Amino acid sequence: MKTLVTIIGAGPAGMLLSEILARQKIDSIVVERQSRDYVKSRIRAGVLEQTTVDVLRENGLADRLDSEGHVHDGMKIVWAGKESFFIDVKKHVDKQFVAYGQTSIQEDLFAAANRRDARIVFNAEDVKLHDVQSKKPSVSFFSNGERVSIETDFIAGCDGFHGVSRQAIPHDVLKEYEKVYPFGWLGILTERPPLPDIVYANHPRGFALASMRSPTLSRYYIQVPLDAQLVEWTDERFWEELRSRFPPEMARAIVEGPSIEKSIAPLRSYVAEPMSYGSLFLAGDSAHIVPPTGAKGLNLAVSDVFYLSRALTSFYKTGNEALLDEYSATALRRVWHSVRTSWYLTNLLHRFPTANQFDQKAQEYELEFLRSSASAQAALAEQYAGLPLEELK
Ligand code: RFL
Ligand code: PHB
Repeated sequence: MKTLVTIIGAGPAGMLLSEILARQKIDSIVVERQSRDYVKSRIRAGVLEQTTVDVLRENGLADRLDSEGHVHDGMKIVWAGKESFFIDVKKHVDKQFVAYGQTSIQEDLFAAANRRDARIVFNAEDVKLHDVQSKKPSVSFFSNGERVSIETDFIAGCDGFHGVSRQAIPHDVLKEYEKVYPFGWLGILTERPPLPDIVYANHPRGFALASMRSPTLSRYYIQVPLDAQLVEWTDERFWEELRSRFPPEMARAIVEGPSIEKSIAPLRSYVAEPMSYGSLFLAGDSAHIVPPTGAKGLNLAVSDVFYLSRALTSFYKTGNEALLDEYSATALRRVWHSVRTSWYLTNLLHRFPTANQFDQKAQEYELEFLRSSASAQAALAEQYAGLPLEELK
């Protein structure tokens, strides 16, 4: 097989890249380890920055999002025994964000790919990258018992945190930055109306979050210890724990229902630098992971893809490699801002098993400052909304 850009991974990063390239008449093939149904069924992100919505809209991918997505002006923060407060993103930075599930984005991306007869190989086994340092790289994989090879100009590593692409960068070139948090999130999806706002709660029993996917689908999370097991968490236990972490009036407003999905995710901050090597370019979770507290992971995948597609388009239209050379540095500037915001919110809102009384007091006063200071709220609003994409000079 032969193509200009071989994209590894059919998650949001890989499928969005293939869509934008197709609109620029740049041929690509997507190689995915899992089946289409498996990729479609993953329940993950739910909060989209305006920048993300704009990128999707500019590429004809926002019809359903515009009709079904729920627009929000900000989010609430509550902490034990104190008044809740609203971080008004709209007021402070004139931006909104949209609650729309990653599952729906993935469906929209596959539907768009179907319409243009995109080449996507599902169930590709043992995907390997070859000669990435050269101008003639290739990708090979097993499909139906045969090893298939794709000759290509570029490889886009969009294969998530556990993918193979990042490993093709030599150890002495790749610098990794990592922080693993001493807890995870237990998430539940239920077919019941959500609370009207996205609410983040800091409570002595641990963090909790109320979010949504649609007017009839709610998403809730609670902080759990690293060794928590799903089997220990019946729906009844989850609801009781969740309610205990919200103030009484909010706890009463939560509408319980049977879980249609329940999963535990560990929390980690991770950045790999550089995000490119030779003909290989990483985008999305393959290069960086943020704890979900800032709702940034999918948004970063979209901004990486925006910069990468712009660089590839410029190369194929003009032969100029400058934007490809700058891709890693450009993408990383936005990545590190969101990594820092996500780390900050994680520290602010969770109960750390290692925290001493001093740490606890400092956290309470940080929350108190945020509650009472308009400028602190404006600063958080700017970070939560996401920084603008860098325009070309
Ligand atoms: P993905 O989605 O992991 O897709 C990677 C794809 O690559 C495939 N793959 C391979 N293919 C071929 N060969 C291999 N060797 C391969 N190895 C893997 C995989 O099967 C998969 O299909 O990465 P991508 O595209 O970079 O997208 C990133 C986002 O999925 C992720 O950042 C977000 O889900 C993070 N996230 C959130 N982000 C937000 O912006 N807002 C949120 O509200 C938000 N909430 C969340 C989240 C992530 C969560 N979890 C489960 C970690 C909430 C949670 C609970
Ligand atoms: C979600 O709706 O899944 C969600 C919302 C906000 C976050 C993380 C996840 O910070």
